[in-house]
Amino acid sequence: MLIKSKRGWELPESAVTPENIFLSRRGLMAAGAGFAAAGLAGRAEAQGAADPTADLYPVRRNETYTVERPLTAENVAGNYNNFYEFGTSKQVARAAQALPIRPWTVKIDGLVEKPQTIDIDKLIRAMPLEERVYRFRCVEAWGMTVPWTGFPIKALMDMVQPQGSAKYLRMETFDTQSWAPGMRSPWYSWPYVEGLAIDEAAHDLAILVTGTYGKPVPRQHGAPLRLIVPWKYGFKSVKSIVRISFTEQRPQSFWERLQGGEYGFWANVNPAVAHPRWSQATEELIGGGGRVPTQLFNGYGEYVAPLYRGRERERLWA
Ligand SMILES: Nc1nc2c(c(=O)[nH]1)N[C@H]1C(S)=C(S)[C@@H](COP(=O)(O)O)O[C@H]1N2
Ligand SMILES: [Mo]
Repeated sequence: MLIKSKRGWELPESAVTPENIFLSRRGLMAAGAGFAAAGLAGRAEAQGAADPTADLYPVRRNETYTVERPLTAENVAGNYNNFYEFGTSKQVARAAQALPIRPWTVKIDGLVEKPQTIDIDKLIRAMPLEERVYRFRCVEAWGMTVPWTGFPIKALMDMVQPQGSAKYLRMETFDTQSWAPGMRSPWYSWPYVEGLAIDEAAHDLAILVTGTYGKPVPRQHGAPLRLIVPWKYGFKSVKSIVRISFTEQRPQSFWERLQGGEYGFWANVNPAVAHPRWSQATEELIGGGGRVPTQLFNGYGEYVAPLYRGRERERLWA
């Protein structure tokens, strides 16, 4: 994620150039992504952490949403992450192993008939899990293709029964913690918050993710529960969710609050609408997949365009 004013925390502009991404990716591969992956696995075992939901995976793939390009390799996707709670670089996978993912509860509150604080394992076992292979597009102009396991947010909405006055969902990551070194930075306003309009959340494509690559989701991808809304820029897809509130007012998201001129609420992918500092016309597929044209709504327009009828006057695209 990149922000405008030149401050200590800003990533260099070059971070969004394809050469830079490609070179750093190649560098990482050459320097031993295999070693990094082995290290991560060893560390998780050292924590004695057999995931209590491991028996549920792999899960049946829903073939409704097919993708024309190959999957991104698991160790590429899992070693190139945005998770600012653990630092501003893409190499946060190691640091993220400090995230304690059990016990974990999700508080669901606000304008619902059945507010509750639910244990993550109880929630995961109650929800209809399926695998979805989606395109994923970061606002920084890189993309990947990942098999996510999760469930439609709609299933959770059916459980808690939103009231008629609920217009938005506000989703929040854990608040400041000693084991999350990125949260010591005074520049950001923690916790990370994102939001959706309630009809967006109820769309079948919008899922809460519990797994990737046929296994429980690893910490660097947002364990134990993260959002994936594939037609929007990646920053909408908040990780490691601890609270989901149904609200009447539109929530202000993390990046919107920090740099609202560059990152808005709707943030739908559109190749024709440039970011203030770079084009969104194409994206670099991480892992050496080359540079490809970006698609309107990241290729999901046939499903989601109707959500925005009547909202044309809003800033829908970034
Ligand atoms: N809590 C939290 N969620 C987050 C972020 C973050 O820094 N913190 N980064 C976002 C951004 S900018 C992107 S591109 C995706 C990256 O997801 P991935 O690392 O699993 O690929 O997570 C999003 N969710
Ligand atoms: Mo992003």
